Amino acid sequence: MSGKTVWITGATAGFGAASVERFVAGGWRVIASGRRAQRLQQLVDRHGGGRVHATAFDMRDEAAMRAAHASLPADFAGIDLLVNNAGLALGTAPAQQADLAQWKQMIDVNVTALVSLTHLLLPQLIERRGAIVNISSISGSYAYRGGNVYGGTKAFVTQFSQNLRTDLHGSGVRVSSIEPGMAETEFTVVRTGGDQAASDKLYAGAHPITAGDIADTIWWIANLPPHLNINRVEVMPVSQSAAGLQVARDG
Ligand code: NDP
Ligand code: 8X3
Repeated sequence: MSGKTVWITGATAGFGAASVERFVAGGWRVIASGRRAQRLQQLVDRHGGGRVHATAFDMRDEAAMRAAHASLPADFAGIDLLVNNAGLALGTAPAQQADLAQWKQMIDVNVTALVSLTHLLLPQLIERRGAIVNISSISGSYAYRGGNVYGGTKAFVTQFSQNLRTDLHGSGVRVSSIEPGMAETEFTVVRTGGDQAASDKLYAGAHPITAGDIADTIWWIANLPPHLNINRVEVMPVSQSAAGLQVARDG
C-alpha cells in the first residue's frame, strides 16, 4: 500500500472506472463516486472495503456531496489527490437548435459540481500538499459543430486549472488539466441519448483513445516527483487531428 488516497469522480464508467483499477493496482486507497450505486458496489466487492470506499450521489446535489465528504471512513479521510473526472456531453445539435435543459445540465455537472468539490477539498489538499487532476477536453480548445456549451464547459475546466495553479503558488499543491480527444467510453452513448449504434459508428476504424490510456496518464501525473507539475496534457488518437476553418459565401 502506498498509504495515499485518491477521490475519483465518475468512477462508474469510462476514464473513472479505469482509473479506479489503476490506482488500486498501484496500492492507493480509492474513494469512488458516481450515481450508479450498483456499479460502485461492484468495485467494493472486487477490491474490498479497505481499498475502495463507494459513495453514490449526484454531483449536482451539493448537500449530498458534502454529506459524502463528511461521512468518509477515517482511513479514507486524508485525501492526497482529487481526480475531477465526472462529466458529460448532451446533444450534438447546433446552438440554435439545442435544448436549454441539456446545456444547463452540462454546466451543472462539468463546471458547478467540479468547482464545488474542489472548493470543499482544497483545505485538506493544501494541508497534505496534494494534487488535483481535472479532466478537460480538446473541445475546450478546438471548436467543432455541436460543441457549443460542452466545449465551453471544458474551456472553463482548462482555464480554472491554470488559475488554480496560480492561486496555489507556493502551497506545494499540484494542478493538472488533461485534455483528451476522441475516446471510446460511454461518452457518446450518453451524448446521443442511448444510441449505441451511433457510438459504434463514430469509433469504428478510428482506433480511439481507450479509458486505460487516460487512466495511465492520470497515474503518470500522480506519481511524478513532487517538484514537477504537468500543467496541461492534450492527447488525441493518431487518427484524429484538427481540421481547418469554414467560410459561408454569398449566393
Ligand atoms: P462516461 O460516460 O463513460 O463516464 C462519465 C462518468 O461521469 C460516469 O461515471 C458518470 O457516472 C459520471 N457522471 C455523469 N453525470 C454525473 C452526475 N450528475 N453525478 C455524478 N456522476 C456523474 O464518459 P468518459 O469516461 O468518457 O468521461 C469522463 C470525463 O472525460 C468527462 O468529464 C468527459 O467530458 C471527459 N472527456 C471524455 C472524452 C471522450 O471522448 N470520451 C474526451 C475528453 C474528455 P453515473 O452515470 O453513474 O453518475
Ligand atoms: C470529448 C472529446 O472531441 O468528442 O470531450 O468533444 S470530443
